[in-house]
Amino acid sequence: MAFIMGSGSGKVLPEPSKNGCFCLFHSVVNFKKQEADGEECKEKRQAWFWRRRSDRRAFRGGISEGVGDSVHLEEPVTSPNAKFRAKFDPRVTARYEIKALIGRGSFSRVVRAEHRRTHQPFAIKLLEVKGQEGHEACQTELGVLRRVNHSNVIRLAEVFQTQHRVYLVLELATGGELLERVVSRGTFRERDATKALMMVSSGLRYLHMLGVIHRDLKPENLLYYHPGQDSRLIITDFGLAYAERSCRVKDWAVRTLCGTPEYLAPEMLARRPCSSAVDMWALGVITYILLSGSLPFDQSSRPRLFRAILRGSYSFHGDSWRSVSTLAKGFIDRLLTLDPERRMTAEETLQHPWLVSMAACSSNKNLHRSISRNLQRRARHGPPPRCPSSAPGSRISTRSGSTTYFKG
Ligand code: PIT
Repeated sequence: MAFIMGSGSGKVLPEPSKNGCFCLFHSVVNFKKQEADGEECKEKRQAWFWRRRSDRRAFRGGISEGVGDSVHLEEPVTSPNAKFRAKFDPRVTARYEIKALIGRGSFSRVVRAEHRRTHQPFAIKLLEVKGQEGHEACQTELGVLRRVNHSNVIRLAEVFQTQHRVYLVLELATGGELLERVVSRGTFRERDATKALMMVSSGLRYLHMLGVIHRDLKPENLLYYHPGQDSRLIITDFGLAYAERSCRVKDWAVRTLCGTPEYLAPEMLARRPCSSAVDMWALGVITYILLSGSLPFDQSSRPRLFRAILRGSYSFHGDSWRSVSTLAKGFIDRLLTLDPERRMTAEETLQHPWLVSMAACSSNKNLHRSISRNLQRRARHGPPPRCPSSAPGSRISTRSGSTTYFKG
């Protein structure tokens, strides 16, 4: 999220729904065009995890190296600091010292800031609000953030609004993204995965109880609060979130397609009514990545990718899965279930034997080497070519049928 925030390149943005509920700023994806753009699409997807990691590292310079008393933004991009600083309303800078840019997107920037009186660190997200759509999207995001209060969900401290800008003062997470931590550790075992997933599930259970659907859950949107081992994991980026208060939960997805393609639930692609189950599907994708370093649906063009998702065609083939327990694979199967009614809820994940038994029953093998190798390989070469092991016959082809056509 913090690298390519808002309408990042890989993101599918939503269409306005009939009842006027928007969840992001603009841009409607034309799927017919995307079929033709398959190759370009592949190229864009290639850098995936590693490109974003290194981008973020650049932005993080300010955090890790410290900035002393400087009020200058340490912004390692070409835009002049003065121009960027000018975007901050004097009311904001009167209260907060802007320290460093830590993330940026088309319509937003996140900076590290310090409260001038208390010296408490915060993250400030600056949102450029353009037009009616932007305004409505921003209000949805704000509405969600104002309602939430949970240790695994980013907390909002205060908000400043001007006609064209909104400044969200948020708790500062400095522990890095979920996958960054997996890679930087020397070891990674199933129990480490379950620990992270418990926290995400707990945050999701809370959000879903409130009638909030995140709709863009992915590893980049999961940040550790601090660099220590015992840090909590926080769900961030509610730019695409859907709140029950503004529209009926079962109502919204027929025309609305938003999120990051690899994490999109089949019912979204099929333009079926959607619910909080779309987040649970994304959690299944995240779990798969956490345990293998690869994506369950990794086709090289968007149409192929979407067809695979709609069929639920993923497998546990390959070396990295040999060391993974049956319980863990069962957990993924219960999330990557085509029928959203049969998919595990957040509450159910917290009761799943794999999460519950954690250290006791989970495989104790160190998965770190194969996960890192897969992540690095993917960063270098992009998604793998279609190989015999992923041919239809040997795939784990799943469950109830789903519509397999795309509506333009
Ligand atoms: C941090 C550190 C960081 C990014 C963020 C917070 C961003 C948080 C965020 C972004 C959103 C949103 C809510 C929270 O709706 O690197 O402490 O778009």
